[in-house]
Amino acid sequence: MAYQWLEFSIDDQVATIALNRPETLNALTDDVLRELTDALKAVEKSRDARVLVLTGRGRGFCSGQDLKSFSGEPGERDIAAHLDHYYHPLIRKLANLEKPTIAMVNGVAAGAGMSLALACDLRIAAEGVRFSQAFVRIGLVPDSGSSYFLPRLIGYSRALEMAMSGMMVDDRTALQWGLVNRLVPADRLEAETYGLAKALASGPPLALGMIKREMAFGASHSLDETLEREKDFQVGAAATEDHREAVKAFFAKQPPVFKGR
Ligand code: T3D
Repeated sequence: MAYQWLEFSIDDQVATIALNRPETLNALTDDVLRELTDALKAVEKSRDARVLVLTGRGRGFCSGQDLKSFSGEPGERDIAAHLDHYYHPLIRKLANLEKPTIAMVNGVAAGAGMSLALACDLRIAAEGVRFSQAFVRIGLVPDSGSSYFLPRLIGYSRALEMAMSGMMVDDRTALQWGLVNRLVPADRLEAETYGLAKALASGPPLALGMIKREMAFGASHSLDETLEREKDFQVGAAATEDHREAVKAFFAKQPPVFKGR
């Protein structure tokens, strides 16, 4: 599949989407958003892709909405329609993908670019990265899921400080706050990310999809509701061929080979 503003590939069961407008730190235009949503649909459908890595080319991960789109008169752009048409389907698709997703954060992530990283399941960052809820710096408010994901990830108080101040959070703070799962030297970023991606790709795909839904459910429901939902998922997981294969492999002292059935 050929894209103008992304690089898209699938190797060893790992799909990679790399935003590719390095001169703008991978700012998001309508064309980029359209291509990104399309690539996510391709990952969703592909039986070859078991894990997604999302990253940026050049020195940025993503600088958010392309600021050129705000150059007209205030009120000229229909932001509601823009969010409904571009960002919301994209963020839903990314967050609900039934495959593990890893943001390989190679550089600064700002505004909706930070939202993209937050909507991934895991974040592995290179030393030197920075994160900003940049919206407020241009008089806007968090969108594209930031106000949903951020407080869940780092806690309400820190999320509010980031959103209200637009402060730059540096790499060490991001690690300390749990904004990123791992912080690694820049020259180890790919090795660490793809090491994890391949390990996840060798896991049981159906169970991994269920784990994702289960955790998201548990984060916003009561214990009683969650116990019921866990039961449903466990019944589903226990009925898979992959489960039988893993138990057999355990007694055979062999690594299991999961087929996603
Ligand atoms: O439309 C809707 O639906 C609403 C949605 C809104 C979602 C949002 O994302 S709003 C927030 C938009 N993003 C920002 O406000 C961030 C703007 N960028 C920055 O604040 C800084 O560039 C960074 C903090 C990200 C990085 O700073 P730094 O010093 O490392 O780099 P720089 O020199 O500022 O940027 C490098 C180049 O990228 C520069 O171009 P130049 O001068 O070399 O030709 C800069 O203009 C360009 N660039 C960076 N961010 C954007 C951008 N160009 C267009 N749009 C950008 N967002």
